[in-house]
Amino acid sequence: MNPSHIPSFCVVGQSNQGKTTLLATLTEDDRLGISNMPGTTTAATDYPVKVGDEIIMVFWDTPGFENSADAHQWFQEHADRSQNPSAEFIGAFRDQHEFRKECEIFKPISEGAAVIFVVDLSQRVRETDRQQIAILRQCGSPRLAVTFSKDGKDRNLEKWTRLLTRDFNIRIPFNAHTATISDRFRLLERIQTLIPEWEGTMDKAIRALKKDQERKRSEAVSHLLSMLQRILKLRKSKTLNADHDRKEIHVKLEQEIRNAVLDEEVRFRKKTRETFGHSDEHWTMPKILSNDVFSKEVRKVLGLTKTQLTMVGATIGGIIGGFFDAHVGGASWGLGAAIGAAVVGATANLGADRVALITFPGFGLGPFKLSSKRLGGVNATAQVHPKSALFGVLIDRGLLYIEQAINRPHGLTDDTRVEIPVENTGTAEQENEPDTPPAPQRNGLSRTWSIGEHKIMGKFIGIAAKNVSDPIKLDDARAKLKRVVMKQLEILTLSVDEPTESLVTVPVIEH
Ligand SMILES: Nc1nc2c(ncn2[C@@H]2O[C@H](COP(=O)(O)OP(=O)(O)OP(=O)(O)O)[C@@H](O)[C@H]2O)c(=O)[nH]1
Ligand SMILES: [Mg+2]
Repeated sequence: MNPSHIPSFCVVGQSNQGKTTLLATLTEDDRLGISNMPGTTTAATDYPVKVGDEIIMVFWDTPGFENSADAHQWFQEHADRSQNPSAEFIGAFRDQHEFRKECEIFKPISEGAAVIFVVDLSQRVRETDRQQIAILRQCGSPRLAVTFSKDGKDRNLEKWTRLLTRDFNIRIPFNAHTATISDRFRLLERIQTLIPEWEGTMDKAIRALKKDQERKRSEAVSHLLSMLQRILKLRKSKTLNADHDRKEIHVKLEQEIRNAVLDEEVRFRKKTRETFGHSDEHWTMPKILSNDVFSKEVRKVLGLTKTQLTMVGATIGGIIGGFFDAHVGGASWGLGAAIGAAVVGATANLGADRVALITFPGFGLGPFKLSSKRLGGVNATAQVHPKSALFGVLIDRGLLYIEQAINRPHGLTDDTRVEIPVENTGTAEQENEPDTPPAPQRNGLSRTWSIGEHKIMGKFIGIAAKNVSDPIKLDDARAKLKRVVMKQLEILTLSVDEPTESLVTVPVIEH
């Protein structure tokens, strides 16, 4: 049988085996109908893989076999005498209800699609499996088996291997619930070797997909930097009268700033999900991503060390000038500050130049500028302190979130994904906080950056935090920081990319 012009693959297997799940992960589409009810997919459906407007590959989803025994019997009687038995089968049984699903399965096969046979190794080999494998052999299409285990145990591996080795060109272990982006590429690269006629086209397609992946990463890092920029530009103001309770105003402004920061993070995450084609908004996150960004637990794990913050702060101070240092000092962004907002500045008078300062635990918010008497009152303006530890934390959380969006398989419908790899090995620089567990080592996050890279971060923050930033300087600082963050994302994704199973090749058989 002649393979079709565009590489085309038809996913085949028992009902409820995980065919649609595999499809969703490979085509990065989380809207496919996946369910633990057998018989969910009822018709052959094509899912083109596109780069831009060009279709570079097609995957077909199919229903599970319904009448393997009778179909097998027909193939035994007719296949030898036919050029294209699957097409002949459809011709003979198109209108017969009992072979409705088989006709759907054979449709793409008869048109030249290669077969991907999905096998759950946790299930024993049944007679229907043998019949289906025999049918697929008689169809004569190139075919490979993709194996995984739903319960994580491959107690039937030996029997399946024996069976599959006989009738499939290759067997590739691939779990559509845990596969990383690299696993997906590795699978495609293995598939590439299946059909010599498609090798060139597949090679082009894989290269185009890799390029597209780079574009998505760059777009996500841009979302992250735009979020930082907007947060650095955040200003919240209230007019104070002489009889106002100043502390109450501080608390209100603090809350407004906090909420605005949280909104910005939500916006960044939504845009990142869109970039990577995730429509699902209800992921179960590891705690350092699901907890409030202002929480102490998050600060303990993410962001820069005290020493690094001082270093970054010096760069920022050099750009912004002495204003923040003179009025805020270390207390507003020091680690382990008192929980809750605390007024730390001299605020007795409502004079035009007075500055009220408040802190978050571990984060700087401020200064509160009290200025310009207006209508008998004064304006109190709050912003996140540019030297706040918050920015390092936001970069780290952003990187971890992007990593999740890159690697989260689109076929994963429940919340079985494991926690992200932030190891608690305690080898990182310790903070001087009594009774706290050792700070976890951050694997490929901003704490591992060089002094030069921290200066790049400080320069971007310093320029972006100004009320009026020079656009040329800002673009330049942003481009430099983008390179640093992109490199870090590369390191982070490589660190989680340990193939769970080694790829297995079985001898190639002749057709
Ligand atoms: N643990 C685990 N479960 C999986 C995997 N793939 C599929 N499942 C689960 O198996 C069930 C069936 O998945 P589907 O992808 O709908 O199976 P299907 O073969 O398309 O089923 P039909 O369309 O009914 O023939 C769902 O509950 C999936 O979550 C996997 O790789 N690992
Ligand atoms: Mg299905």
